[in-house]
Amino acid sequence: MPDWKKLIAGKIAVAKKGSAVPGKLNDNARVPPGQKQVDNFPVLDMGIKPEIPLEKWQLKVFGLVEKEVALDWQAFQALDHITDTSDFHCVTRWSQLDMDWQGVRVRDVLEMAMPLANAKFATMHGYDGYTTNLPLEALLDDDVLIAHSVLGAPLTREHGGPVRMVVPKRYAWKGAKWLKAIELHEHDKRGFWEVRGYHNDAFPFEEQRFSEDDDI
Ligand SMILES: Nc1nc2c(c(=O)[nH]1)N[C@H]1C(S)=C(S)[C@@H](COP(=O)(O)O)O[C@H]1N2
Ligand SMILES: [Mo]
Repeated sequence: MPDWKKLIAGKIAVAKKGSAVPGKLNDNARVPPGQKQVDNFPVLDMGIKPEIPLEKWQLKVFGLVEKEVALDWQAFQALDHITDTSDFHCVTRWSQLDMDWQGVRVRDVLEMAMPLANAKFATMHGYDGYTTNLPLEALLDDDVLIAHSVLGAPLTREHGGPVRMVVPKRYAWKGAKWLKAIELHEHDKRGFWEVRGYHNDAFPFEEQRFSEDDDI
């Protein structure tokens, strides 16, 4: 078992002061303030990396929907797949540019579930028990994907395979690895990091790292 308290405190310390990545801060306009550019795609999670055999894998959309959706691997493969290239910004102060994610638009999967009129917020659930939250509207953008591949290869288990979410406009903790379900609610409900002091909105170019900077 990972030492959760230590891991959590360590990640928050790095995000506050910045020491995870050696080197100089980058002046590329695509790299948000306080971030350093990397190209080695670091791995970040709480140390639990669930292994989900494809024949057991399932992705659900539930909560405030007209029609609950449960996709197995075959049904997921049959959906429209696209490639979207975007930049990846981790709150622990590294950014990797030009990540060519392949997968299905979250919007397309949500559409199958037909969200009810009062569905305004979403919780993403990972197979490791991780959660993160976003307004439903944020999931409708073209670049928000349920990705199965990146950098020309299927997602490794450590990066969230079989599939993970990618929400390029937010810090990377908003993208759940080992994605298991998307739950729709009427009211916002903070996820794993959001209840531990991370910002609810998480826009990298505004450096929305911590909830002490929340607008509420
Ligand atoms: N299921 C799950 N998703 C997760 C996490 C996690 O611990 N569990 N960590 C988040 C955090 S804090 C970051 S920075 C990114 C890191 O993704 P990477 O390991 O592919 O770089 O995944 C996010 N998604
Ligand atoms: Mo993170």
